[in-house]
Order: sequence, then structure tokens, then C-alpha cells
Amino acid sequence: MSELKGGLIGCGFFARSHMQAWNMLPRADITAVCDADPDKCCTFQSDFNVPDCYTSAEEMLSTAGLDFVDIVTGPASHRPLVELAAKYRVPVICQKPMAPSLNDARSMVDACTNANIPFMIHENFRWQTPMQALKKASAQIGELFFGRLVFRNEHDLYKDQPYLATDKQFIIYDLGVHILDLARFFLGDAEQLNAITSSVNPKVVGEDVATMLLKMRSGAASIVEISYYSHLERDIFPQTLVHLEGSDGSAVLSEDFQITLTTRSGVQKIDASPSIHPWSKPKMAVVEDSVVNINRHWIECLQNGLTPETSGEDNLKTLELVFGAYQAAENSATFKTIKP
Ligand code: NAD
Ligand code: 89V
Repeated sequence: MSELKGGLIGCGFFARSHMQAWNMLPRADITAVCDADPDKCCTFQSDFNVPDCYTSAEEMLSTAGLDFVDIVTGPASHRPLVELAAKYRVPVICQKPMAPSLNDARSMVDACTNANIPFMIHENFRWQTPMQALKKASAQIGELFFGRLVFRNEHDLYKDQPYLATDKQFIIYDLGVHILDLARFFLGDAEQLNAITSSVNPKVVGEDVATMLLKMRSGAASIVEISYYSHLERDIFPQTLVHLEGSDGSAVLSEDFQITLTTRSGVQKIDASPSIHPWSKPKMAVVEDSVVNINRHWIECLQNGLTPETSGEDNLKTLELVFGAYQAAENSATFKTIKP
């Protein structure tokens, strides 16, 4: 199969991980990059030896002859950029969170559907090696009736992502979107959600701690705990811990990617450590390796005409939970999802 020609928009912090991941995948090649800031674009182009560089996304999409585009800008620009990709009928990947409102997100999905182009949200947490291994293990524990997903640390992520300290909606929008997606990955879609939020770190504007309780459509309960102000004996950022219980046993992902699978026939220990790539910071390996995995999934979908797991349509259900959580926290009420 011939190599796919890709373009990348947004040459900031996380685009470097995207680029390293693309460079590991022989079936795709990023031949053009774009950033509204010409200095950033030039530096990125030369750091990664990319042939073409643009400061206008429209110019890139209309002239570069791309098979797909990877949007790695912040959420405020996602809708106009995805709609531009749809205008030029270029299959599109867009970073999370999909958009600042459900209305914008729905318009993005509609634009891609009308243009008949594949649209994937770059929701990488379910592509982490330990999450894929846990999903496989959970097939052995029967009908799931309980899940707890925990992401608690006090990592100084404001250094690399300074915008997070000033965003009015912070942890549920930026990080909760990943963990709520994981809840759906393991336990299926949700029908009810309740949330309690707190703003603990005085240097941060939005909420930095949230606890959510979900009733899944299957009847299972899940608890989603997220915090960026937890001073613990050991800081395990960016690990997510997961505890699943089913009718035939339990599957638990503990610190350092160790899974304990307990069934009626015994206990099995599984090491689900991610690959540490030469370009990856060891602490960030679980996230960076997941970028390689999801990018590989995109190539497979594009080359074989398959729908990506985290298509725009699918991700609307995760985003609905994000905004539902803010609504529920504000009203001290239970949010009920609309779609069956
Ligand atoms: P950043 O601010 O470092 O980089 C964004 C870049 O996009 C900037 O260089 C900016 O000039 C450029 N840009 C903005 N609008 C543009 C436009 N219309 N045309 C061309 N360029 C434009 O941001 P970041 O920290 O890299 O985050 C980018 C996205 O990645 C966010 O949505 C964030 O949530 C997501 N992210 C995901 C993960 C993950 O693990 N999945 C990790 C970090 C960031
Ligand atoms: O998704 C994010 O924006 C990052 C994280 C490191 C949690 O993946 O902050």
C-alpha cells in the first residue's frame, strides 16, 4: 500500500509527540506543517525535517495534496479547522477536547459527514498499552457491575500547558474528557451522572478536583476521580488507576501498569508496561506510546475504509458527559443524557 501524505496543524507542545509518533509509522509521512506563528512553524519544520511549511491552514489544505490532516491546536480553533478540512474533503484527526460546546462539536461531525470524510478525535487514553491489556483481561470477569477510575496527582502541568491555569473550565474539560472516555471504554455508555467539583490550587482559575458518579446504561456504577492537587507519598502522574468488578471476578490496574486479574479459577498477574521509545521521557511513556498506537489505528482505518473507534460521532457521547458534569456540579442535580 502506498504511503499516506499527512499535514499537521499547530506546532506547539503536544505536536512534538504527534510528530515523533508519525515518524515511527512507515505507512504515513507528514509532508507539510502549519502554524499561525511563523517562527514556531519554521523551527518545527526544521526540527523534524518536514518538506513544506504554511502559516495558513486553508492554503495548506487547498494546495498540499494531503491524504489526511492532524489538528493539534487548542479547542477554540477546532471547529473552524475541521470545517476547513471538510471544505477541502481532507480526512481529519482532531485533538481533544473536541470543542468548547456540544453545538460546535455537532457541527463538526455534520460537516465531516456531509463531506463524506473520516473524522477521528485523538482520544489517546484508551490506546494506552495498560488500558488495552485491561480491556482484554476484563473480558474474563463476566458482566461488569462496578468501575472506579482514579487520576490523582499534583503534577505541575502548567509549565508545558500554561493555558490550563487560566481556563475557567479546567480539569473535567481537559483531563476528565480522557477518564470519562475510559469509563465508556470499559463499561459502555452512561445514562446518568452526578459531579462535585472544587478549586483547590489558588494559582489555578478553574476547578482542579472533581468526583463523578455515573450510572451506565448496563446498570453498572462507575466512579471517576480526578485531581491535580493531591499531595501523595508518590506522584504517579500521568498514570490512571482502574478497578473493575464483574459477575465472575475483578480486573485491577495498579501503580506501574500492573494488572491483577482475579477469576473463579485463580489470580493472574499481568505486566502491562508501555514501550519506552527513544524520544520519550520515561515518565511520559504511557501517554507518548498511546499516541503511536492511536496514529497506527488511524492509518489502518484510513487504508481499509474502517470507522475509527473514537470517531467524532462516538466522541460526542464523551463530550456530552463533560458538559453534563459541569451542569450537574452547578445544579447539584443528576444530569441525564439525551441519546439512547
Ligand atoms: P499549544 O498552545 O502549545 O500549541 C498550539 C499551537 O497551535 C500554537 O503554536 C498555535 O500558534 C497554533 N494555532 C492555534 N490556532 C491555529 C490556527 N488556526 N492555525 C494554525 N495554527 C494555530 O497547545 P498544546 O499544549 O500543544 O495543546 C494542543 C492540543 O493538544 C489541545 O487541544 C490539548 O488539549 C491537546 N493535548 C493533548 C494531550 C494528550 O495527551 N492527549 C496532551 C497535551 C495536549
Ligand atoms: O491530555 C492532556 O492534555 C495532558 C495529559 C498529560 C494528561 O495527557 O495534560
